[in-house]
Amino acid sequence: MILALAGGVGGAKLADGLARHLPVGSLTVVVNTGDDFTPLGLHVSPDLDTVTYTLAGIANAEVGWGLAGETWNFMDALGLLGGTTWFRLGDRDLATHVERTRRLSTGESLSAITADFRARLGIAHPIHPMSDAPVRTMVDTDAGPLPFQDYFVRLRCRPIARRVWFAGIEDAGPSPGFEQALGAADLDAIVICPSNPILSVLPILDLAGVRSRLEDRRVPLIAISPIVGGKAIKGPAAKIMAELGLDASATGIAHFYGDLLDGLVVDRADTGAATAIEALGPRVLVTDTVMTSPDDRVRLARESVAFARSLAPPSLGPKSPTP
Ligand code: FO1
Repeated sequence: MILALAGGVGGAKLADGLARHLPVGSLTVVVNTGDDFTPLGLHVSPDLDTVTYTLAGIANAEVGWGLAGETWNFMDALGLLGGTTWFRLGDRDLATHVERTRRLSTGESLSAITADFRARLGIAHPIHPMSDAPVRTMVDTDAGPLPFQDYFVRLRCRPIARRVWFAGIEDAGPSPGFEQALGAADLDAIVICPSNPILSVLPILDLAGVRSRLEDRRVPLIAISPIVGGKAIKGPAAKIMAELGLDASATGIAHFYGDLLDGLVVDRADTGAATAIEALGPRVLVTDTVMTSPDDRVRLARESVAFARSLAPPSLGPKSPTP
C-alpha cells in the first residue's frame, strides 16, 4: 500500500496518476485541510475537493479547482445584493459545501463525509482529510497576519510572507484513516506529492505525533519536487519559499524535508542538482515531472512508486545520533 500526502493542484494530479496506476486497496490519499475556511458560513475544504473532483474526473482542468462546466448564477446574484464574491463558489460546487456544512452541523466527522462523497462520486481509493480537528493556515505578512484564503485568493499572494503557522495544530491529531495508514502492516512507501511544501505538506507533517511516526517508519519516504528549474510548476511555492528565506530550488526541497527523505524525484531541468542532493542523503530520480496530460500523471506515478519501492527501508531510530 502506498500512502500519498497531497494538497493543491499538483498533489491532486499525482494522486490521480497513483489512483489510475495502483489497484484498489493499494493507495490511501491523505489531504491537507489547513486551507479550509467558512465563506458565507459554508465549510469549504478546497484541497479535499480538488483531490476528490480530480480523481472523479470532474475537476475544472483549466483553473485546477472547482468543477468542470460550472455556472456562476449564485455568485452573480450574490454580487447584485452586495455580498462577498472574491472567493468564487460555482453553482454545482456549492452543493458540496452546503451538504458538507449540514452534515458537520449534525456531528458527522469530516472523515465520514469525505468518505461518503468520494464513494458517491465513484472513487474507489480512500481519501482522508489529514485531521478531523480544525487546523487553519495563517500567513504573517508585511500587510499583517492573514487567514490563508485572504492571502492566497483575495490578495493573490501579493503581500510578502514573513511566517506561516497553523492555528489549532497543537490540538489536532491525524484523522482515523491517516492514523490507520501510518500503522498499516502492508504499507510499502510514503509519497509526498508535488504540492506546496509549506502551505500544503507542512500542516500534515506538523499534526500531533505525525513527524515522529514518520521518523520511526519502516518504509521508504519519497517526495516529488514541486519546484522545476527554480520555479513552481503552479502557484506561489517559489515566491513563498524565497520570502521565508528558503532556497526555492529542487535542492531547497531536499533541505526542507531533510532527514525524512529517502528519495527525491526531480525534473530533468534539475539534473545538475542531483549530485548535490544525493550528498545531502536522499537518492534522486531524474525524470519529467510536469504533468500536462493524464498519461503524464500515470507515468510519473508509476516511476515514483517503482523508485520508492527500490529504496532500502530507513534504518530504525534517529538517523543522526544526538550527542
Ligand atoms: N482559488 C482562487 O484562486 N479563486 C477562487 O475564487 C477560488 C474558489 C474556490 C472555491 C472552492 C474550492 O474548493 C477552491 C477554490 N479555489 C479558488 C482554490 C483554492 O483557494 C486554492 O487553490 C487552494 O486552497 C490552494 O491549494
